[in-house]
Amino acid sequence: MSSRLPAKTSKNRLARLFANLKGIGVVLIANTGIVDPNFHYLTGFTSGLFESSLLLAHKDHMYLFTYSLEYETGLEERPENMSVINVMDDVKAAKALLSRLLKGKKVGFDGEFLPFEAYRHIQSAYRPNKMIDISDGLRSVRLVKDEAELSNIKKAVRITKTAMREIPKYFKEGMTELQLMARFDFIQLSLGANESARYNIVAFGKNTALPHHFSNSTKLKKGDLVIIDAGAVVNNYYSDISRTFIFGGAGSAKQRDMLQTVKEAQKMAIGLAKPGKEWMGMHDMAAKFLDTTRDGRYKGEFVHAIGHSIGLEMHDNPASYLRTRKLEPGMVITVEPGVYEVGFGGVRIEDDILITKKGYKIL
Ligand SMILES: [Mn+2]
Repeated sequence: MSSRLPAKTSKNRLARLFANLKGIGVVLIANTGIVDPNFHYLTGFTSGLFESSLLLAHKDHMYLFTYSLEYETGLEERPENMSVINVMDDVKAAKALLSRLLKGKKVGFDGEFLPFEAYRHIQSAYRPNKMIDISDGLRSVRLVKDEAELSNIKKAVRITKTAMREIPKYFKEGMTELQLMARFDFIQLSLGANESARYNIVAFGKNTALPHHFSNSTKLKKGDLVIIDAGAVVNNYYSDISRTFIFGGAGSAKQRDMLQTVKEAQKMAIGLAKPGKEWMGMHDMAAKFLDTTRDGRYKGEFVHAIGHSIGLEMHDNPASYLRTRKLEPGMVITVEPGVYEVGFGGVRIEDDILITKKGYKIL
């Protein structure tokens, strides 16, 4: 099923992007073997790989240079303000048009993505006046979501949360982390996810102490902590949810206290969310809480950031970028405190929240 980005949405995205880019007339997004998330942002495409395709965006019009392989999909899904060019129809004409659009111009490009070789090729073949890295501006625009984006994120979150509720039914002594992950993926796809997120994590027992554990053939034992940290992808948009379970009984007093402590930290951190609040303040308060609660029993065990924003990437805006930011309505961020004891296990609880005009909404 194909869908086309509404003309108004497409116009708004371009207008917000160019408002950040003083003096830049054209933005170039060049896909390589993988697709730049900003290509999806500006095109709204929900199908097709569009490897090696090139998007040139002006404030009021876009040109997509693609190939026979994706040409039909491009035509079908293009927003109203986009011309789609099949380079293979007339290579010379396509190059001439590219040259006309780039030569002597100030060109914004995504410095986080464009490979150096491609950068050099564009410079020598099309002679822009100047190439300016606008990756920061692109991230900044994508930080605040529009209605179309929120609708996709909400669907993805709903799928992952439903899967989290269903998954304990499938816990079985002796099963491997990878088997449980396969079950989780199956549930998410059955519920309509286009994909399960790359880097989903299923961890058993001691492995739960490693926040970025890669699932393997570790077997599930009675009394194990189980962390599932997973997302779904809907029309290129991600959810990111973590739950910690205890398998086969109520668990030890220590396990239960870890769970309770992280729950309290998450509730406290989420409660701070509102427009104008510094993101770093949320992180610092959660870290302070986890360091000092229970007479400091968990001091130093919260080893990562309180969260990140989600969207077209699982880490749409990583913590390093959010550090200096204040929360704004329309941002979607994860809140994911955790404590980790190497050799014992860990607990992480993660939810996705939307910053609203008055505060927040847990998705
Ligand atoms: Mn996360």
